Amino acid sequence: MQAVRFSRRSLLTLAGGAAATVAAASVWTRSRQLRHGAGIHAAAEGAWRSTGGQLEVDLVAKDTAVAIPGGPARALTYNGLLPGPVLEVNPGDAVRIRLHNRLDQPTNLHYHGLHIPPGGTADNVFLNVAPGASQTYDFTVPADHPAGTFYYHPHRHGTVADQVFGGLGGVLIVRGELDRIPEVQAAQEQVLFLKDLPAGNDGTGRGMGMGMMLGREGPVLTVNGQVAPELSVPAGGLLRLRIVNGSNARFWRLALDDHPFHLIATDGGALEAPVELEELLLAPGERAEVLVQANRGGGRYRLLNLPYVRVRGGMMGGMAPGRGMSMGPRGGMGMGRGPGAGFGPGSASEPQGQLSIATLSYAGSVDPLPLPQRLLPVEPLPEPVRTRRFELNHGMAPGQGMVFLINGRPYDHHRTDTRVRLGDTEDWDVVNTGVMDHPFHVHINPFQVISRDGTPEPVRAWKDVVLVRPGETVRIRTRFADFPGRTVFHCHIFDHEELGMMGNLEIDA
Ligand SMILES: [Cu+2]
Repeated sequence: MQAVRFSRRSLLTLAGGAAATVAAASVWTRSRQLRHGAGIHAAAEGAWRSTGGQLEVDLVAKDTAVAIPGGPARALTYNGLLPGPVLEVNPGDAVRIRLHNRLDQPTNLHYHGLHIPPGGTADNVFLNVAPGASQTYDFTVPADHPAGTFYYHPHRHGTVADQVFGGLGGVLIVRGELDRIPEVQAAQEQVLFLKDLPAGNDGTGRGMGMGMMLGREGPVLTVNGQVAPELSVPAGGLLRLRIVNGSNARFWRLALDDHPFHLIATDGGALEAPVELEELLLAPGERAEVLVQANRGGGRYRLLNLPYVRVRGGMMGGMAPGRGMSMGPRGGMGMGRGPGAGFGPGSASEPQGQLSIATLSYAGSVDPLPLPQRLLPVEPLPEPVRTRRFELNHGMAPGQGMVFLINGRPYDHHRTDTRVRLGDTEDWDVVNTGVMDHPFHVHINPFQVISRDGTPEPVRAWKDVVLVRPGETVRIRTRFADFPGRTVFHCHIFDHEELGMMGNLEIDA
């Protein structure tokens, strides 16, 4: 597997810099995930865990030579790693991240899904880190922060889509109660960071014109920066996958040959009990943790990415997607979710049913491990003090071309779109009156999905991204807890965010 060669080489390259960092910071330890060693664990090999209640890390954002079969010659990375190093913390930890910008454009960092302050040097998306500059982020993970799989990535409005599409992003794990449930603890753990990259001749994919409107996708599907990596699990064992959609715009619709997934956590942490799924759809920014029970006959099983169509026909019908796009018309399939409803992961000119993105095989065996029966309570939120409406759509702006709108307006840095009171619980009706899917993301506070088009959501779960399809009204409930300040909500297709689909949220103390 050439992909493994890439990761090993990049790790060797990294090792010098990382070792220097270790010596300097002295609070570092290599992750215990190191024991897994080979290939697929490349992301984990670049993992850093907090010790003694502290995590201190340098992240260098830079343009880096990479060797990904069929992929680009260069990508944007943190510390030369694609994806960036896995950061692992515990509730109560003090976190200090020094971001060094060696890109040719401004950047910053967002700690997607963390419940931490939105201002100062915490999850402040309004910070601007100029090329050549550094910024130290300092925050404390709240002592009662739920365990889960989170996601750090740039969030500087104007450059975020280019930078995420170019490769930037990484996984941030919060350890906690979920990890101490015996059946979960017994599982072998594996991060799957999903990112599509442009083909070798597409460069960074900047300025793709039509691609911006639809949301740029690349035809090279990577899992932890590798093409078609190999995974293994002992027969009888449990494999716990922490899956992150780190794509700019691509939706990943996953299925594993002959194995159901047992969903144990969504964006914001544990469910009350596992939910069995035949497939798992993740929009950009969404995460899921699943258990796979290795109780089949053995052999090799493909992890598949199934087609998904996120743009309805009609408006887009007459427009040819640019190179590397994978969207097609919904073709009268309604939500277009069935196999064959759209184009495959290659390009619009290469319709494909599905693509194998990784392979799972059984290696060795253990006494059969049971699935957990119960996980953790997901407390319902109190009744809301008010309900607001957020309408997602698009339009044309004079001199600008296509813009994406929330309540009829494109993003304005200076405007406060929504003002709420600290401690209040609110319902938000997110209404999609456009023709494309929009994954709606709110910073700082997680929410629970209450209903879709009036139908109560069957499973109570903590989310911070929710998919809202054309014609849908999704009601979410959130509590503005603990942290006053200014933050944002937006579509997590970053090209849509850049083209206006974002609003400023002011949480008043
Ligand atoms: Cu969108």
